Amino acid sequence: MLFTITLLGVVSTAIAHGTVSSIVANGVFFEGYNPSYQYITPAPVTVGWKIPQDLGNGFIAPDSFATSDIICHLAATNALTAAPIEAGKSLELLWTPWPTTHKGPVLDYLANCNGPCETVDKTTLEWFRIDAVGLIDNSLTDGYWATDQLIADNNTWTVVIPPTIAPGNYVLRHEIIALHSAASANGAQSYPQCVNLAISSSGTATPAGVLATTFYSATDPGILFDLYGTFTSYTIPGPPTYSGGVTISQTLPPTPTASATGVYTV
Ligand SMILES: *[C@@H]1O[C@H](CO)[C@@H](O)[C@H](O)[C@H]1NC(C)=O
Ligand SMILES: [Cu+2]
Repeated sequence: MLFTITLLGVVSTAIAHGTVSSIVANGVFFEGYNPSYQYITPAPVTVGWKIPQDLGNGFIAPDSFATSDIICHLAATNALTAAPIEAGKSLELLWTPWPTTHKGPVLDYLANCNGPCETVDKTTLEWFRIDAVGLIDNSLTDGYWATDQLIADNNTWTVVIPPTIAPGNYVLRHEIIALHSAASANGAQSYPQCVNLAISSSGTATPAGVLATTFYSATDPGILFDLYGTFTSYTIPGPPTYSGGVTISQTLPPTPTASATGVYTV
């Protein structure tokens, strides 16, 4: 036990940027994945996809946007459990404290696993975007961005599951793109985080999706972007948002009403 605690201490000093530490699905709290879990035996089972190589809480750079690392972060492997949620309900993604300098858009995608997400081949997932927020107010120095809103709401982002989609096992791909270095080639920073959702629904929509490796290119206007220059607008990169997606105004979410049981299956 002492051994574990020591390692966790070492890992936390390496924290530089951020990860999703947990989610709250329709009021129920679920633990996310933490790279330090690789030092715990047996490893906790979480709804968050596993990214043990991401010990520095790092990012995916544009030169890796066409590789499988852009799907669910660095060498991600499947989460082995899922959070149940009904279409039309909301869930919150709780980040570790996000650095104020790391301004940029927040984007959310879903992909139907067409079977269990615990075993799906991530490279086959076809994603449709359900919301995306970029520059909210350009009157402030460097702008007020989705990330500023996220920080103001206790490092939390709320996502509504589109009410019309068909039931099924889905992966939610939640992402921040930080633009503080994006004026230089290969300077944008993508922080994708995936969680498994078991979505119940009376809907029937099966929106077409695209592979994550086709989302962005290094020279997209929203990827090669000078945050410290003069701008009046921002073009959010990536595929169009699904017409059935629900974009809400972000607020501080209520505290969870319950914690999931059985998540730490061993
Ligand atoms: C802020 O988020 C943390 C977890 O990231 C949570 O423990 C805390 O209760 C939240 N505070 C408020 C006011 O919601
Ligand atoms: Cu960073």
